[in-house]
Amino acid sequence: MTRTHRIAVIPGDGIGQEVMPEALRTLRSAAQRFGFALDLREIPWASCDWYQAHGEMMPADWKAQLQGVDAILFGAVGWPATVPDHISLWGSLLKFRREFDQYINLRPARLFEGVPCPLANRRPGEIDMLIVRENTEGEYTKLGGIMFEGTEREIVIQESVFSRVGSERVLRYAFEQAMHRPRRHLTVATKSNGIAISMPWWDALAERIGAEYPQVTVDKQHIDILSARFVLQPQRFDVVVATNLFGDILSDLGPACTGTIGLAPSANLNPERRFPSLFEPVHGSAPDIFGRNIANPIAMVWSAALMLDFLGERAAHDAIVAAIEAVLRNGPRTPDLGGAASTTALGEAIAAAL
Ligand code: GGG
Repeated sequence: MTRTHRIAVIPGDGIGQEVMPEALRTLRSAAQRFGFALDLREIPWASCDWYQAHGEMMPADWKAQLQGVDAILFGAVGWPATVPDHISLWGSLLKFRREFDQYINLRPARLFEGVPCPLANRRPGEIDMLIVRENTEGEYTKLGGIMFEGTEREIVIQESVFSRVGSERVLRYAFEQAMHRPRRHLTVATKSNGIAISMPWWDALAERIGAEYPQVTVDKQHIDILSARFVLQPQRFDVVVATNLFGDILSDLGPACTGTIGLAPSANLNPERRFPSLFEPVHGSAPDIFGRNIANPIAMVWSAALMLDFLGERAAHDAIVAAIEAVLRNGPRTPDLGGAASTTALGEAIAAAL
């Protein structure tokens, strides 16, 4: 019997709408070549256009509408000209992550052959890191408030939350990832000299869990020097585990060091599969280039490949990544890669290489 994967497709805002068709083009080619079927459910909400028409980012029955889907493929969210960013993000992407308990955010960054690297003297393959970002708590909260607003005594409090369950599970997941990579190295990103309660606590937790993984070498680094080393010595990183905010920042910096954020995919995982996982490019909606068909679709296509891997289609994942590699070596280039090709041309080249 043919395997069928039921996918909710959410292009969202801005260039999400331009890169999504290229991911679908590649997915359809992969389905044909590897003998599986796709049941694609196009979703018009989780966008700022929807917000403008309905006064909310998603309908009240959004969960019911996603009943039975195996995964969510997501483009981008945010259109600050019409909806404040914190409204659009909390009303869509963060809702998925938290209510579907997608507590792992995997964000790989690799230096590919053919991609101009902004760092001097770097060889393809030399930079190959996996950022494991905690995805449901940490610095991303709405806990706090404003007192004496608008007066000279104005006070703003914003809390961070680190649960033991939440921190242990992401640390353990990161150790498991490191175990399955050749270098078996894990870097723990914290700031335990300045953030004097939660960060030493994270470090101690990492040490305790690390004792269960004697094959993995571990180093703990403060986020400030770690950021400098991402730029100066990126080759030393293998798996990097970080809290929600630090992981978000590092996973823009990592791809920037390997050429362009237009290559960076991500997987928001509920590893137990109690809820659908969500796959999206790291980049946002990029209003500055929207409408010109010049966005790099690779981050979106690679995210779709990560989705197939999670759904058990490892061969299709590997073939898509190989097609991306082939096109980066010798294919059309969007402006962020130093070329003048369109989103469509690059997407077509990947599907053809498949
Ligand atoms: N494709 C991802 C996207 O639209 N991201 C917008 C954003 O600002 N995300 C913040 C985050 O991942 O925490």
